[in-house]
Amino acid sequence: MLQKVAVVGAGNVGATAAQRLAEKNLARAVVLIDVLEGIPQGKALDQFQSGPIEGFDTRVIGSNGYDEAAGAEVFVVTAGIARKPGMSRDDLVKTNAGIVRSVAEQIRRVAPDSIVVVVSNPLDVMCYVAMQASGFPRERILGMAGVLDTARYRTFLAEAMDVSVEDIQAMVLGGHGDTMVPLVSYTTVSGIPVSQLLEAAKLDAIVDRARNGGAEIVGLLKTGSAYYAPSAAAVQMVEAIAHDKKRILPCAVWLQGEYGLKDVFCGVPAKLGRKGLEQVVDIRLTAEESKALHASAEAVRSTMVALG
Ligand code: NAI
Ligand code: 2OP
Repeated sequence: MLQKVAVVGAGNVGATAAQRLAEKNLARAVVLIDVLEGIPQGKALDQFQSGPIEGFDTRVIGSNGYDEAAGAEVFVVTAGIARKPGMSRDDLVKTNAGIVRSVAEQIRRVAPDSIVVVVSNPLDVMCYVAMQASGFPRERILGMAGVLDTARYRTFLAEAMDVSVEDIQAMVLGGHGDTMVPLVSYTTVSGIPVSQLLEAAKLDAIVDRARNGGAEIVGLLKTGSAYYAPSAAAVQMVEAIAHDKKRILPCAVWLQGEYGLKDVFCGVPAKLGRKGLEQVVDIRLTAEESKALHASAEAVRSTMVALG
């Protein structure tokens, strides 16, 4: 169990993540931070009071500052604005870069040894901003996107084949955007290649729906974006770190030559443990998947360049 996890941004993703962290007893204390006065305090107190019912002892603390988060082992950064209908993740870049930069500076001040799980969009570029502003090594800056995109892909596959989602093994790599790369060649159902169980046209439609999974929910909600699955995905990453599980999860990491990519954040299979990123798992891709991964990384790079 960790001593302290801090969640920055007490909006939809952040507050739900704080609740999930407490309910899973992953830390003795969860600190929820936001600039809005009263909101993190009110949500944290409400969550803390669910402890006797849900059976957790985690203290949930709300704050408008970072002092309560001093020494936290893990930060989950969800601060920023979310998408509305018609907006792409990249439309958020300027506003969220300023926010994530100021958050990362505060994290460096109060918890210089912490591991940061970035959620704010556009995800891969916000990871870069957080790394620059914190000065943390790549092992301690991880982006949450692949776990979510993979969960969407697995959900749609399980639904189409009428099988348990637990039996679908899959991974979605690449940047968190329209260019993401679901790895069909590694998608299996209890070890059986999915191509043996689902016709190509259906598989293509599922890949397409997974790629647009975020936009589909924005279109339905109209006032914001998804948060139940995103918060679950971020917490799964924290859990892998907290329990030193050595899980291999698709995460955005700062690539240093792996997959032929350098100096760019992009989603790849990453081994997560108590030190954060413990290994980038360099797997063999088909020529088509490799080309798609490079195109996706270039899309991230162009947003990085546009941001300056
Ligand atoms: P939200 O609008 O519900 O919450 C954002 C919160 O951040 C607000 O409460 C706001 O007051 C707070 N905030 C703004 N500036 C801040 C600062 N300087 N310090 C602390 N808090 C600050 O948005 P939601 O739905 O929670 O999404 C949060 C972010 O996560 C968005 O950028 C969204 O696009 C992104 N996201 C990323 C996903 C991914 O897969 N990586 C999935 C879902 C959301
Ligand atoms: C999502 O994929 C908006 O990035 C967010 O739901």
